[in-house]
Amino acid sequence: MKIVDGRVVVCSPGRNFVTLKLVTDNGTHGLGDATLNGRELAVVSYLEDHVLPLLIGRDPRRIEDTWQYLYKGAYWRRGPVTMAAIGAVDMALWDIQGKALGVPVYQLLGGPSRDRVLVYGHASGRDIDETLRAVERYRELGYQAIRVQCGIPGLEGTYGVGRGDLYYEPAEPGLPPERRWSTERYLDFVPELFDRVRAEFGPEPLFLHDAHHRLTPIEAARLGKSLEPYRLFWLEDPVPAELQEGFRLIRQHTTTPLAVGEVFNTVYDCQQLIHEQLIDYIRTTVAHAGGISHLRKIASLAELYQVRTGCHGATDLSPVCLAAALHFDLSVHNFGIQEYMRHSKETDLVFPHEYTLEGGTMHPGDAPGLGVDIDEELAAQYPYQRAYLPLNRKLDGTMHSW
Ligand code: CS2
Ligand code: MG
Repeated sequence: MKIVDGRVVVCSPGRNFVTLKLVTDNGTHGLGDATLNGRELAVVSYLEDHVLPLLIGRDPRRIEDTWQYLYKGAYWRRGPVTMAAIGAVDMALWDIQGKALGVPVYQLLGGPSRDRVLVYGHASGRDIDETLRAVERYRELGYQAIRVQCGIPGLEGTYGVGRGDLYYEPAEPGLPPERRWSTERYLDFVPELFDRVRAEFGPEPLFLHDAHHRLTPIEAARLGKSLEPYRLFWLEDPVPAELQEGFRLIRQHTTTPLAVGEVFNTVYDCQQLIHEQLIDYIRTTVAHAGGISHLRKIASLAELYQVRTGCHGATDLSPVCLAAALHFDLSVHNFGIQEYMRHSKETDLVFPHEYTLEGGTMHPGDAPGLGVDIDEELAAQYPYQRAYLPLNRKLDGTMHSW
């Protein structure tokens, strides 16, 4: 079996996606998600100009060797662009392998370890009342796990507050919108939010919250401590995670479970966090952490230290990445939870898929390979539109994490 063709499909059915398609000499094709929100075309060039020429003629069944060939062969290692490109190739090769053997990818990963995959939805609102109604909506849809984000009084627009029902897309065409941020207002407000949420919905639902890299370790420690009475499933990205040892300070002060990793690209970004048990969930996902092959290695290290997986699954991860993540989630032993931000209707039409959602759980389906495809004709009707994620500045204008 040989790879005879490869192309990168860029489309924008509601938001930008970059999809790698590899084709073999017997006509089998495999797909990989190479979307890097706000920097999409960098990965397109990395694939088209540097990777695709290396793949033509290679045996697609040599998945591990191709991963090592692209990782070590580049000389320059790690980073979001490189690892998104390698991740897309890896996803496509697992897709081809499953199709060639006539089995769903999860059967190649050791088979199912569970019946279905627990997912969490995203409830948000401009104020607490609106947020409570959004949580209610997800409870009616049967979700057991719900992320709760809310506007902060006195701040115009903040991370995680969607526009409209069920759908949240932070990237906007044109230049990056600038937001203003106040940690003090945020830290004073969030405990009140969860006090109301728990009072309204009781002890049973699993609630999550994303601090989105915006605190210092001691601020995160204060927030984690103040949220302990509300028993969060996890507090996500409390601090910018370049400084892995910074989590020691948070850990000293609070038992609120911590989740981090959606911006990580290799096991080296989280090795210390895992072996010092500074986190409870690792958020790396297939598209940005080197594909299924590397994500399995991260999960194996995490298993040794009782850290569970919690793959990132925002709208900027395409249905191809979600499908691949669900195959991984179904099989990996130390599974925690899967994020599922619903895609737009147009996106679901461009990417027909086998995965299903039922009562807050998902399943990748049993089609050979990943169980997802791309309608290239329909994709062509949604041309790329450069878009950026928002920026954050403190009230005094100092640049901050969004
Ligand atoms: C967020 C994302 O899903 C999450 O937990 O952190 O919405 C993130 O902001 C986007 O994926 C960035 O592209
Ligand atoms: Mg997040």
